[in-house]
Amino acid sequence: EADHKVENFTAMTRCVVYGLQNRAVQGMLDFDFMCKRAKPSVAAMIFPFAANHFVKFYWGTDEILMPVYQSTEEALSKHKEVTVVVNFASFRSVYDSVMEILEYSNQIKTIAIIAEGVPESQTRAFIKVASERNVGIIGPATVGGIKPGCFRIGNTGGMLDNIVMSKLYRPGSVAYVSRSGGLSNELNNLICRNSDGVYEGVAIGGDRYPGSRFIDHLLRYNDNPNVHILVLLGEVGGVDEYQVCEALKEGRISKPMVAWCIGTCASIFPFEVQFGHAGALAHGDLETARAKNQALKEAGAHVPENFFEFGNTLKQLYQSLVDAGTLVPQPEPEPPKIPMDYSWAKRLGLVRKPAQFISSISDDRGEELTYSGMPISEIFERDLGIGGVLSLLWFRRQLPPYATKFIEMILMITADHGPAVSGAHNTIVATRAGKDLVSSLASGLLTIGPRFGGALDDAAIMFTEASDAGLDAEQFVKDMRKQNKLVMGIGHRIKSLTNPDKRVEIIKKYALENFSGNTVLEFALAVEQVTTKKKANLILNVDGCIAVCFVDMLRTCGAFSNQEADEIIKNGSLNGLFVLGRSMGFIGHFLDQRRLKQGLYRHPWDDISYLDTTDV
Ligand code: Q5B
Repeated sequence: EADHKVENFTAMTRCVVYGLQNRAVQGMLDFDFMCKRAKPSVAAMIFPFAANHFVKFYWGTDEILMPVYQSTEEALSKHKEVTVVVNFASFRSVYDSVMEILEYSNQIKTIAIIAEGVPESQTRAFIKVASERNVGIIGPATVGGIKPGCFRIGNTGGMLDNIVMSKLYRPGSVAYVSRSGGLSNELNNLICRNSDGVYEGVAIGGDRYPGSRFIDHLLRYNDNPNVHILVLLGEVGGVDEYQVCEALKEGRISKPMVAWCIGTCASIFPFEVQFGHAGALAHGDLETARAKNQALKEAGAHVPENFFEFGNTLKQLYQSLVDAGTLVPQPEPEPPKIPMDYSWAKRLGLVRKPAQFISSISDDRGEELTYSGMPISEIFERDLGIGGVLSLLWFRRQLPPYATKFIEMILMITADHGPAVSGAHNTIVATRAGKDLVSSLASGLLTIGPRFGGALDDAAIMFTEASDAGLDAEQFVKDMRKQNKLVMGIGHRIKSLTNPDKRVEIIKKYALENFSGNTVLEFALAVEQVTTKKKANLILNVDGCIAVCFVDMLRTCGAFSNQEADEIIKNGSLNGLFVLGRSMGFIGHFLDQRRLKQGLYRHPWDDISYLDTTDV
C-alpha cells in the first residue's frame, strides 16, 4: 500500500465532502445503499460560509441527518475515521482549501478535486506538498472514480439507473483508468457488456498536471489479486502513456491490459488541435494518439484497430482468461432495488397520487406564468388591464372591455372615502400605535362588514331574489321590516337625497349606458323610492349600487349563465371588490400617517360620555 500514491478504497472508507453539494452527496449515499454498505460513505460536509447545521438525506427509504461543519478542523476532528476529502470547491478557492486539508495529512490519505480550470501553477504547488506528505490526489478537472461495492466519488457513474445498468453495485474483475469523466461512463458500459464488470475505475482528469497519473492507478490495480484485466483509456497530448509502456516492458505491470488513446483523428487536421481537455494537445509526434497506441501495442498491451473494436478486444481477452481458468466469474447477485425519488418517478410516469389540493386560476410551473391559462405576456399584449386580470383570476373568464372597465371603475370609486370612515380610522389608529403596514391594513380591513363596506354580497342577494321573484318594491320593504331586517345597500350616514353620493351617480350612469340589461338596478331604484320617502338618507348607497349593477353585468355580458352569476355572488366576490379597492386607501392612510410622523393616538376624555353604571 505504501508504494501507491492513492489509497485502495474499501467498503469502510469514509469521506467528507467539501462544499454544499447535496445532489452529489445523495448520489453517493444511494450508491452506498445499493452496494449494501453498512454505513454511508459520507460522514459530513464542510461549508465555510454558513454556521454548523444539519442537512437531511435519504439512506434507502429512511431519512438521516448529515452534519455540515464550518471548519475543516472541526469536521475532521469529529470524524476521525475519515480518510478522503471529496473537494467541490471552485477553481477560485480550491487551492486554499486543498492546502488547508493537506495540514491534516496524518488523517487524510486521498483528496479528490472536481474543479475545472485550476491554474497549473497552483496544481503543481499542491501536488508537490501532497507528494511530500504522502497524500494521494485524484483530479483536478475530474468526476472522480468509482469502486463497486466500496466507494463512489461524487457523481461518477451518472444516475442510479445507469449504475444499475453498468452493474456498478458489485465488483467485477476489470480495473480502468481514463482521463475523461464522461468517457469513464462509456467504459463502465463497455466493460459491463464485454466482461464480468468493473472492479474499480478512476478518471484522473483532463489537466496537463493531474494529481495522480495513469501509472499510479495501474500499478495499484496490477498489485491487487482481485483485478484480472487492466484497461487504459489515454488521449492525445502528454507522455504519461509511455510510463505505462515502460512498466509493461519491465514486467512491473504483468496483468493483461486493453489500451487505447483517443484523438487519433487529430492527424486529419493540418495543424495541432486542442481537444476538450486542457492537456489534450499534442506537442510533437510523440504525444499523438497514434504514436502512443503504437507504443502501447509494442509494449504488449491489447490495442484494438480503432475505438469501435475496443469492446471486442476486451471480450476476447476476458473470454480467454475464463477459458484458461485464470478468471472465475462470480455468481451474479440480484440487482438492487433502487428507491426512486418521488418527483423523478412522477416525471417518468411511474407513480401517481391524489393531490392534496387543487387550483385552477394560475400556474407558475412552466416557462411563463399564466392566469387562467393566459400567458402573462399575452395579458400585456392585449392590454387587459387590472379589470382583465381580476376577471381572469376571480371569474376565470375574459370579459368584454366595457365589463373590465366597469371593474376598474369600482376599484377607483371604492379606493377611499376619507379618514373618518371606520376602516380608515382603524388603519390610522394602528399606524399611530407603531404597527407595520400589513397589520395597519389588516386592522382597517377587519372593520369591513355588514354596516361598513361589506354590504355588497347581501345587497346583491336580497335585491336579486326579490327582483327575480317579481316582488313589488313597496311589498319588499314591508316584508323586510316585518322580518326586522335592514335592506342591505340602503342608507348612508352622511349621503342623502339632498346630499347625493356622486359615486353612486357615476356607477348608475355607466351601467344604464353600457349594460344590455339593468333589471336588478331598476328594482333597487324602485326600493330607494320607497325608503327615501321614510327618511332622506335611506338612499341606494355605494355598496348597494355597485352590487346590483354587478349582478346585471354578470347576467348580461354573455360570459356566464344566471346560475353561474348567482354562484359568483354567493361565493362572496362582491365584498372582495370593496376590500380590494379600499386597500388602496388604507395603505394611503398608513403612508400618510408615517409621512406626517404622527405619534400614538389617544382618544380625548371629553369625547367620551362616562356613564354612571346605574344609568345603563
Ligand atoms: N334604516 C349605513 O345608518 C347605515 C336601513 C333602514 C331599512 C336600511 C344603515 C345600514 C345597511 C348596510 C349598508 C353600507 C349603518 C353603507 C358604506 C361605505 C361608505 C361609508 C361612509 C364608504 C346608516 C335610522 C333609521 C332606523 C333604521 C332605518 C337604516 N338603514 N331601514 N333598511 N338599510 N344600512 N351599509 O344613518 O324607524 O328610526 O328605527 O345599516 O348598506 O359603508 O362613507 O361612511 O365609502 O366608506 O346610522 O360609503 O343604513 O341610520 O341605523 O340610525 O337607522 O333608518 O331602521 O329606523 P344610520 P340608523 P327607525 S355604505
